[in-house]
Amino acid sequence: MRLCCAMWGVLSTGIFTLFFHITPVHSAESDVKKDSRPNVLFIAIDDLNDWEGCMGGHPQAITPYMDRLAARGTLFTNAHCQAALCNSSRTSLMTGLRPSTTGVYALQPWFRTVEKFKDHVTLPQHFKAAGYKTLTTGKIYHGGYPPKKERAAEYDAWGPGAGVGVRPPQKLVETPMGNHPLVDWGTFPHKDEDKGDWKVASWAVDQLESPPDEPFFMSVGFFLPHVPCYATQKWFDLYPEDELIMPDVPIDDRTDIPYFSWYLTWYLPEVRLSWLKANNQWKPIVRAYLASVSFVDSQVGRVLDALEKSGKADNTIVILWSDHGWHLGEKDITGKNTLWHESTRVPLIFAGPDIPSGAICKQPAELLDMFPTLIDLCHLDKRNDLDGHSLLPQLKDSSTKRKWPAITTQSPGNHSVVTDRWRYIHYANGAEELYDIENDPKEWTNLADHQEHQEVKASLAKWYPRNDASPAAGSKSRLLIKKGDQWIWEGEPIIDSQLIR
Ligand SMILES: [Ca+2]
Ligand SMILES: [Ca+2]
Repeated sequence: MRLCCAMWGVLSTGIFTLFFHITPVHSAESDVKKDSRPNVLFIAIDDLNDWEGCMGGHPQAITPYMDRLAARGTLFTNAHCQAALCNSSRTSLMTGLRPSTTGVYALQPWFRTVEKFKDHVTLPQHFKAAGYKTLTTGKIYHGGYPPKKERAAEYDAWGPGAGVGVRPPQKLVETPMGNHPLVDWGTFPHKDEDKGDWKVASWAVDQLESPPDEPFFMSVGFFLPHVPCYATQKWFDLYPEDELIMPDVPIDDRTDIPYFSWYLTWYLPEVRLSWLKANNQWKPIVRAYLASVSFVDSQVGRVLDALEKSGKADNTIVILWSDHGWHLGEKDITGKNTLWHESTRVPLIFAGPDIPSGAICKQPAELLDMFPTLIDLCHLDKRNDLDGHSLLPQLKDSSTKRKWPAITTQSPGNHSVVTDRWRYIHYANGAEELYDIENDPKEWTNLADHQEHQEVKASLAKWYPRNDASPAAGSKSRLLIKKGDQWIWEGEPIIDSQLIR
């Protein structure tokens, strides 16, 4: 009997092995599935608008690596951030919740300080709970968040944080509105290897040279083209100043826009177009931004090349996104934190196993959709506490209509709603804008008062959040709220003279 059992054991092992090689038996299926789950390479770029070759936002933008990634995957050309500001955008996409849900609208606070969300499971935590190794480097959460003692709760391994890297001995441009140390641009003698983004890419490359055995979720967050837009001379040489094509900015573009929009774009350390023109700095800042975009593209390329060399590319989903866009003179300003397309429109690329190559999706998409989409792509447990919607139908067939618009929020009560045809903006004081983005992609003609569009306006208005969460405790920096009869910027001085162009 004992012999019989032993023989059966040998025999059954043999049968099992044979059977296993032909087709996995049911008991081993979950393990097999787990081992073959795709890796995720989650690449973030800071303050990158649509000035990439593949997005077409600037006809001279040179971004071969991002274009190559888009060509081997699906590019969403109508994707928008949920807030056009680092902390609120990143909090939203990492938690999968809108700013109007969390109350995080400003550069502060870190969302874990909000009682209701202190234990909320973020995107990397959801992967970690599913057995993934989670790694991160550079800027994924807003700079400085989470505090060091909380970092192990967010990711398994941390590489170098984001940073400018080497700086010139003093600012290259003396700017008005406080001469903010970050608001600067230009080139000076230094090396690409001295830059913060080079170090971030190098750490990611090192990890990919000896990748973990278990599936991994790796975030790599680049800092440029966030100001200061410093790059080495070779990137400036790609864009000779006398050949630069400048953004189209009609001189009267803001005359049909509610005056309230000036409150929202008022307290900016970034400079106005009028100042750039008066100081012959418009071309230099456009050139420096383009140079920074091309430099950061080359660092994306280093990481993607390392992924190819690792042999893991066929089983790795690559996502590339920017936290929001940036104005370079359009609507008379530079910078972010507006509800217009220069601020809200971002590149969003998915590439990897089962994702069609060369597909372009024009349906509205939101950055917070990445969370539920990755759950679907990697077969993780579903979540019912997220605000976004999976983009899986659009990744299967990019022409699949999407029911939901893309919504961007700027301080409580100010929202933009984008479909494949329209942008509708509703401000906290009731003012409105409406743009036909199919026929007026630069959003020059506000149709909100046109009688023939009232129905369209009403159909769009039903989407924006009506019960915005109050600003989370500790909210400040770039937060517009009403106190009594006054609109004020929380924690910042009011200088009426800054309400000028
Ligand atoms: Ca940013
Ligand atoms: Ca206009």
